[in-house]
Amino acid sequence: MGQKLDISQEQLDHIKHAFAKYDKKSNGIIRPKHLVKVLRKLGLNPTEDQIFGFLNEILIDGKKKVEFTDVLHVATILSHDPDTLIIEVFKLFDKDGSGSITSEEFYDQMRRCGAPISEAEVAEIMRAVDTNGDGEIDLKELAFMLKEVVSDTAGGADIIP
Ligand SMILES: [Ca+2]
Ligand SMILES: [Ca+2]
Repeated sequence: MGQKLDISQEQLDHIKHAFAKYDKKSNGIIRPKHLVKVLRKLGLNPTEDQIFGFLNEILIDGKKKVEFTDVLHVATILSHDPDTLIIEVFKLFDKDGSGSITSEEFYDQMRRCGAPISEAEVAEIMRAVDTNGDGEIDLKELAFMLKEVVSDTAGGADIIP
């Protein structure tokens, strides 16, 4: 987060309006499952993988709600460069910046965002996803990994409260 937002006043008003529809108490937060609805209202068409990635990034340290600034951040990324997302998610997992994700890094990050996943399940996913067999996941392999996880949890239902 904290990147400079390249967004017009008109777009900002548009996002505020869409956000307000789901911000029932007008307290600047919405439920995670409403993130996709706000984005669709804005004419953005995020994939399930993207939504999973964004929520994974937003809902850290036990955070349960999506704030307006989170929506701004996500809308900005989606309306500019969709590839930015996968790189951001990758960086999130690759804690030591080695350019690949180990099973420890994967497990750590999944638990951090509250995903109900066991070490055995992680090992299983790693085996399935690590297509070049080097024991770690690189940027290309990550795209497959996100798909696996989302479908394993029935569209991310366990992750999106
Ligand atoms: Ca790493
Ligand atoms: Ca690999």
